[in-house]
Amino acid sequence: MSVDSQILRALHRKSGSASGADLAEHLGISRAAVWARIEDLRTLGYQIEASPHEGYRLTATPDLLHSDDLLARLDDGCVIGRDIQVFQQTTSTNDIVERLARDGVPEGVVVFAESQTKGRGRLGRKWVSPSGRGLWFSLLLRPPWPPSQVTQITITAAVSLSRAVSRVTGIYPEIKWPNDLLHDGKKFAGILTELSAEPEMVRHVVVGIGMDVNVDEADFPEDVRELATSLRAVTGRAVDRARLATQILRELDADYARLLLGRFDEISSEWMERCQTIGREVSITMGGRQLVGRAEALDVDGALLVRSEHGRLERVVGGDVRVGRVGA
Ligand code: BT5
Repeated sequence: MSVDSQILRALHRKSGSASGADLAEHLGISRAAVWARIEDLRTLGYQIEASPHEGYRLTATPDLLHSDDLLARLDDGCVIGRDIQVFQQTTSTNDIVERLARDGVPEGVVVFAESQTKGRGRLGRKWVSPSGRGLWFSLLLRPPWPPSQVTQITITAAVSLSRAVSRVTGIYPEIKWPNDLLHDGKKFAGILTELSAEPEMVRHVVVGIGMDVNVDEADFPEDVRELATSLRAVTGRAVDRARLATQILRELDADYARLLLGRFDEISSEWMERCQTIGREVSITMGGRQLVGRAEALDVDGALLVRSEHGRLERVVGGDVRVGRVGA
């Protein structure tokens, strides 16, 4: 962990303050070196007060994603978030993580971008990623599973995101199978799970997450505006992106650990509570085919079980879901 990260960790953890002498001793550097690092953090926008008696105190953080700060806020020993990289701009964070995966980087690395020039959704659709307004990030996982189980990851990510949003903002998002988070029917987050696998075994999974945090209506192009919203629009106040990002990573880490222990059933029950799709009439487009019926449950792999209008139970692993009666 870098020196800046350790300083920020000490400042975040001490609700009071941290003395220059304690920091210097803990880090094995001089007090002057601590002061120089504090000055650098100040130029990034961290407001750090210094008093001769009390030492340093963090009074405000800037609205930016800074890897040292994100790492400082997470616990040691986490898998998801063990390494965090932040780009000011990239094509798509999924591409960066895909490259890291091919280079053999271990699971848990997370890549954020303040903006993406080629953010994408499923089936090559475009994902709008206005600079500095959202959380646009991807993470690398290497679950020791057959590919059929990977839908569990998208389901799990939706639960983790939803829980983190509830904890940080107090709102209770609706999950729409498989990958959308909505508020009052408008989407503010989506998940793009991309898989590389042998027939029997997953090589790696890249989970891309886009969340509209402080996006203004005017930032959305017209065709997206009607369907989309942001946490700021919903709550009426700006949301601290770094705090939300770290809460999301904590929830993802805990839920991924549960998945690896075979406890998908717990996640699946929470998903059912938070989901607006189950028990409803749905119309699902899968490639050229349309399935109309009632969404009944998730199966053990996270696929959606739909009772078709002809009474057959169908297992759906992907597609676009419209909730509500057809023609309603
Ligand atoms: C998704 O696709 O919802 C998955 C989105 C994943 C985005 C993240 S950002 C970080 C990582 N890097 C990437 O390149 N991607 C991931 P889908 O269900 O196909 O929804 C796409 C549709 O959502 C578009 O066709 C638009 O209608 C709408 N949309 C686009 N941008 C949006 C936004 N910022 N907020 C809400 N809706 C949006």
